[in-house]
Amino acid sequence: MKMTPCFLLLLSTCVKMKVKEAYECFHEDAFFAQTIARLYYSYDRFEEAKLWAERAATTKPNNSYILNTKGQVYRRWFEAKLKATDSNNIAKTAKNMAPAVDLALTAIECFKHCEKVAIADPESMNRLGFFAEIEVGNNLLKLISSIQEFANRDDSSLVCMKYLTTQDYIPEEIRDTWEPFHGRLKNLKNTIKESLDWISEDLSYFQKDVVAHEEEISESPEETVRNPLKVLTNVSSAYGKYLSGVPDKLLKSSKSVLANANPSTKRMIIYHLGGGNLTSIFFKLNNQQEKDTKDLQTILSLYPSNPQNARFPQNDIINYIAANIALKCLSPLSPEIAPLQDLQAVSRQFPTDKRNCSPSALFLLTMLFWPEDHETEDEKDKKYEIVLSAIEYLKKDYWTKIKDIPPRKRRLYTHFFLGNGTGLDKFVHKSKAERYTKGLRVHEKRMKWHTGEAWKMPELAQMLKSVSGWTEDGGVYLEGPIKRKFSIQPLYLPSVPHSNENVTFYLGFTFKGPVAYNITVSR
Ligand SMILES: *[C@@H]1O[C@H](CO)[C@@H](O)[C@H](O)[C@H]1NC(C)=O
Ligand SMILES: *[C@@H]1O[C@H](CO)[C@@H](O)[C@H](O)[C@H]1NC(C)=O
Ligand SMILES: *[C@@H]1O[C@H](CO)[C@@H](O)[C@H](O)[C@H]1NC(C)=O
Ligand SMILES: *[C@@H]1O[C@H](CO)[C@@H](O)[C@H](O)[C@H]1NC(C)=O
Ligand SMILES: CC(=O)N[C@H]1CO[C@H](CO)[C@@H](O)[C@@H]1O
Ligand SMILES: CC(=O)N[C@H]1CO[C@H](CO)[C@@H](O)[C@@H]1O
Repeated sequence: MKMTPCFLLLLSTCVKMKVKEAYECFHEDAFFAQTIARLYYSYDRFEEAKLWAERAATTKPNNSYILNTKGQVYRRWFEAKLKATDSNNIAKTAKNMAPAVDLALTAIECFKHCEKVAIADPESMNRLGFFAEIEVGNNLLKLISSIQEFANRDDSSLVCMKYLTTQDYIPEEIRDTWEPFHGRLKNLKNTIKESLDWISEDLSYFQKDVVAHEEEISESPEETVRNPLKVLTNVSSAYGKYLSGVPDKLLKSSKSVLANANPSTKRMIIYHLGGGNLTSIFFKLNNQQEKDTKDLQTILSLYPSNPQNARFPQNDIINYIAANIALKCLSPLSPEIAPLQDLQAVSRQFPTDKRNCSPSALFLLTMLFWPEDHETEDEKDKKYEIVLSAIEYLKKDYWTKIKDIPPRKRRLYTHFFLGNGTGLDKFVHKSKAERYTKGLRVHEKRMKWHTGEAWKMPELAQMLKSVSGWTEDGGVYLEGPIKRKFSIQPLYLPSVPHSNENVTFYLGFTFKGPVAYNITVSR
């Protein structure tokens, strides 16, 4: 039950009773208790809020939205403590801040529980716990790095990082005061990373398209994540900063200083620069700011000059390839960019058994090995084999991710279109295609994309590559591979002709394999 006007009316009829009696009048309804909890925390009455949130959670232990509310109580309590510290000029000592740390850790535990329940629910995907957790985690990291015991030292970043990332190291100054927290704080890095990874992966599959993005969603603020990509990139950048152990001013310094860092520090610097995951790297293409180009160049400079010959963990390779593709879109002439052939060579380090490849790796394979017109039939067929086998496993991962949720509720996100170019130039980021409809009002824009009107724009036709195929019993197939049929999912089912026809269409790259846009019967 949401806080609908009708519900508020009911609630107002109950105000003359005591809240407890009203609760009984609602047959101890969990959603009623949840609403009361929210009401209390919005007035900073956290003790009462906690009581009601717990009441709700006990009645409905398998409802992730109610579990999120419970986490929100502690989160807001934590934030209120921080605010009070600032406004009352309380010294940020380990001792003074211990209650805040305790609240943040409790909030994180609640959100973790909420996440578990949300994942187990086959019919919906509530992401609130993940976002709330990384934000609390981020604020907690910020708090830890700012307590006087750390901040007053010259080597504060290093000490703080060492405390959070090593098994045994505990600075003497906080050993006793934070006794109850050491174990959980040392786990914070992994806890946050798990959620950052989960969110990036989720956003690499599903994002609202630009059109839906601009419409305000009329749910209560607790139930929406405004601009999820922004939150993700913001938090993952801060995460890299706090855990790199490199002081702020050095992080901003020259590439050569950073290039000498050890691999795990480099990884954190890459997080800080907006790398770390494919989603955040491609997010830079929406912004198109000078800083994004610079960050990508720095990220690439942190890799050895011959990555084909070095051995990397899978995620480092993903980052490297994604950063190359992104930089090619932003600044095609950057000297840091490796040619497509080199990226193909690097990708051979992905596990040969595709079951061990992450979805991001499989996705990149579908792009890197997309055949080109000038290649021989034999070369093309070899590439189609790689692409088709990657798609087979991508689809399996997709079905796990979507669970039993109707696809219309979780929109598959197209990262790139196949463009009219060769090498890395053939990838056109979605934001570039969408820029041509930028001037239009929201509903005009939606009309244009949905009716296919957008595809008639000469700029798009010039930029994208139209490929040939045919339709057969409602399925769409790509003309190309000799030995196998290459089925392509049409993005809008109604666009598929009912009869069997030869068609042309545009290709989009998604985490479910390529999709067909603007299917047009060829005459
Ligand atoms: C909650 O879910 C667990 C397993 O997921 C189940 O065993 C339990 O009965 C459920 N509890 C309620 C109150 O629905
Ligand atoms: C980004 O994070 C900082 C703290 O690291 C916070 O102050 C700021 O409000 C955040 N911005 C957004 C858009 O989330
Ligand atoms: C693709 O680009 C080339 C050169 O930029 C141009 O000559 C050609 O007409 C384009 N193809 C389409 C279908 O627009
Ligand atoms: C599709 O094109 C092929 C030649 O490439 C032709 O043999 C076939 O008749 C065409 N089918 C239709 C339905 O137009
Ligand atoms: C989308 C994406 O790249 N997700 C990856 C982020 O990184 C973690 C591990 O660091 C991977 O497990 C995710 O697949
Ligand atoms: C650019 C382009 O080929 N656009 C086509 C998209 O599909 C409509 C009909 O479905 C065609 O009229 C456009 O020419």
